[in-house]
Order: sequence, then C-alpha cells, then structure tokens
Amino acid sequence: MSNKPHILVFPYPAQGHILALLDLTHQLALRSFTITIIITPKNLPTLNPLLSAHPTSIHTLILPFPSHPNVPPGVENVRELGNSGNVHIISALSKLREPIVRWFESHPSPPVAIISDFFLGWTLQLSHRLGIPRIAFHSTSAFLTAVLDVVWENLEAVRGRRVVEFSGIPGAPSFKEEHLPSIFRRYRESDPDWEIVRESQLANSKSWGCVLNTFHALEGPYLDYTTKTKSEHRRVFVVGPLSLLGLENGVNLNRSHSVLNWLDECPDGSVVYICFGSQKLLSREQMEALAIGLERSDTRFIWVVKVGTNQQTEEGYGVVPDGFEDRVSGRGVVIKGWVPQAAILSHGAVGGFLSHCGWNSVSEALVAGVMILGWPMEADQFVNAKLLVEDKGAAVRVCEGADSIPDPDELGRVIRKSMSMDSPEKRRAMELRDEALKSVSEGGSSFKELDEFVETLSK
Ligand code: BUP
Repeated sequence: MSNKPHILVFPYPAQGHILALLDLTHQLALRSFTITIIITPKNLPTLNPLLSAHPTSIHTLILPFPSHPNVPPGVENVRELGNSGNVHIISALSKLREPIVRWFESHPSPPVAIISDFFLGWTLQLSHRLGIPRIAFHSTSAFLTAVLDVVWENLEAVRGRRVVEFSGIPGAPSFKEEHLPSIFRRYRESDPDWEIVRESQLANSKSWGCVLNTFHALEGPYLDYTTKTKSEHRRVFVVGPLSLLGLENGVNLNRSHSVLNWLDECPDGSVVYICFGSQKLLSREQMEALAIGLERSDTRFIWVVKVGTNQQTEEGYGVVPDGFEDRVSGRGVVIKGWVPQAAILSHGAVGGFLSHCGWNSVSEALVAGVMILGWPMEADQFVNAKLLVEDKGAAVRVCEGADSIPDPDELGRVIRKSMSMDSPEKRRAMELRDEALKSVSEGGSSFKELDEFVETLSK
C-alpha cells in the first residue's frame, strides 16, 4: 500500500447503515485515503460498485462470520433477520476482535483511525487495543442521536412509562414509549447480549469523534444540542446528506432499471413511490389494505414489495392480492426486488413517497424535493416522522405502527389529495431540497465539515 493515510471502515450489516457509510468512504477515497473495509462474506456484494470505482485505494478485510447460538446459520444481514436481530448481530460481531487485531498487527502500514457504525460501539475498546482513535458513524438523524443519548443514560426512568418526555431537548418533544426504538423494551439485566448493546451505545459518546449524516439547515437545534451535551465528544462532523456525495451521484450511477423508462412516460409529479425499506415485510392484511387504497387513489404508483421466505409467503406476508396488478395495469407498477431508489426519487415524474421514514429514505426524498407520506413503523422511524411532519412541515402522516392496517378508503383519499394539488408540504420539501444542495456545495456547512474531517484525519 502507498503512504497515504490508511483508515479502517467498519459498517453495520443493514442496508440503511452500510450504504451511507459507503458514500462517506467514497468521498475519502476521492481524497486519496487508503481504506480497508471490514465486512462479512455475505455483505461483500454490496461493496462491489465501490471496489470497482476505487480498485487500488479500497481494500477489504473479510471476517469469518461466527456461528453463534443466537444467530441462525448464514444470516449476516438484518435484511434477513429483521430489526429484532440487531442485538444478536452486534453481539456476534463483537466476538470477532481477534482476527481484526491479528490483521492490524501484521499490516505493514496499519490504519491510523477506525470509522465504525454507531451500532458497533464495542469497537471503541478495539480502537484502544489498536492504539488508534475511533469515530462513530451515525446513519441517523441528530434528533434521534439526542433522544438516544438521553434514553441510554436514563434507562430506568424511561422503562414502563407510557409517554416519555425529553424536556432537555429543543422543543421538549415527547414520545409514546412504543414509539422509541424497540431495543429499549428488551432490557433485561440478566441478558449478557443486552449488556453488550448498552455498553456499545454508551461508548459512542466516549469515542474520539462522530460523523452525522444530516445537515445544519435541517436539524440545527438538535445538532447544537448534540454538540453541546457531548462534552467528551468534542469532534462532531456533520457532512450530509451523504446520498448527494455517494458513488450513485457520480459517473458510475447505474440507472438502468426498466421502471425508470416507465417513469419517463409519466407526467411530472404524478407518481407516488411506495417502499418501506429493506427490512419491513407487510402482513396479508396490510398488503390488502394498501392495494385497495392504491386502487382507490386513482394515482399512478410504483410499489416496491419486499418478499419473505417461503413460509412467510405461505402465511401471506408480502403477498400482492390476486388480480391487483391487472386491475391497475398501466397506472401502477409492482416490483418485487431491489430498485435504484435514489434514482427513482430524483425522477421528475415522482411527486410523493409513501415511506416508513427510515433515515436514508427521508434523506433521499429531501434531496429530491419529494414530499413524504409517512407511515412510521419501528426503530427510529417515529422520531424521523416527528421531525418531518411536526418540525419541518415537509410530510403528512398517513398511518403509524408496524402492525397497523390503514383504512383503505382514507388511504386512497389522502394519496389522491396529496398528489393532486400543490400543498405547503410539497413547497417545504422543495425548500429543504435547496438547503440540502446548498449544504454540500462549495462553501456549504457539510462541504466545510467534510473538509475539516478530512484535514483532521490527515494529521
Ligand atoms: Br428496499 C430498497 N432499493 O429496493 P432506510 C432500499 N434501497 O436503493 P431501512 C434501495 O436502501 P435500516 C430498494 O434507497 C435506502 O438508501 C434506499 O434505508 C435503499 O430504511 C436504503 O430508508 C434503506 O434507512 O434501513 O432499510 O429500514 O437498514 O437502517 O433499518
């Protein structure tokens, strides 16, 4: 390897976490860092476009993913395990320090820093062992970071409360307990895996620094709060929206998907795009309600359907109702499989996004100036939805809850109404798009902080 600074990058194996950190990695590679990405065999294909774009400066350290009593064999990605698998995956990965230490000690030019996902707080100890600083990468909002910090420090005060108030956070928000990430409801002192997760999260605030995938114009007050309260955590770099800086926005963007050709034929702003992220599988009843709602909306749509295992399909999960596709033929497209979401959202024909409000989806919608029709279900999604709907006025809420079944008539009506007329939410979404673009352009806040980050890493 060359003499350029060498950085270790360790993503968490969930699509929403990996992709954003790879966007940052792309930027570091463009700025002449040498990078090694720690990855498990099954997640290696996700890296392929980046490895092809930077064949000499990005390398991989492939971990032997362990057999662990709580991890079903071969499962290495939350996409298959679902959100409830996070505790097991974090715990299983944390048992893989030794191969990383051995690799590091035998490397002729070992890394000078590690950037690891905020779910992998245990890598703080690893960084101490390696004698290099750790930077926590947060693929979530600053609002969530603020909420989580308060919760992790005050678990007892939160547990069992129906409504949790965050008086110290700007705007003094409150959340129903079930709208906080479910991991907090799994608290059992006797569970050793749980302790790993808790310690891991607390380690984030003790790390050398952190990088946040958001931007000041979107989350100024929460960023000020986070920067101020993280007393030990002086180096906060706010560099988003990273999707604007990723490989996808470069010359290698793979825009070849037939649905983009279909969009070319649709009028501007006429299509609602529906996708609930890489993890959520809808039940039979939810699929039916959504299908009827879409039929009644009289609106053009693209619906990305996540398909489950054979057994889940037999139970009706992810099953598109019989005859639906024929009935909406010409007006709607159902896609079972991966689509280039960022490219779809940036297509002029897309005017709305029925979304679970995962942070990357939110960020990609903002970048495209597309209004969100929010259906938060779990994890950080309620926090993100509150930010968008109540703080920013750039989204409308159409449903909430992982198991909720929307009223099809109401759903159809809201979709039709939101898509057919100009609205304050649509205008707000466009304003935020301009702010997002300004942030990453020369002189913008994220542009400057990325430069500072690069400079600090280079010292
Ligand atoms: Br599905 C799907 N194409 O077909 P979120 C998702 N994505 O590009 P999640 C595609 O995956 P976590 C598809 O653009 C976004 O970047 C999408 O991240 C991309 O949701 C990402 O929105 C999904 O944060 O995230 O999957 O729930 O893994 O963080 O739980």
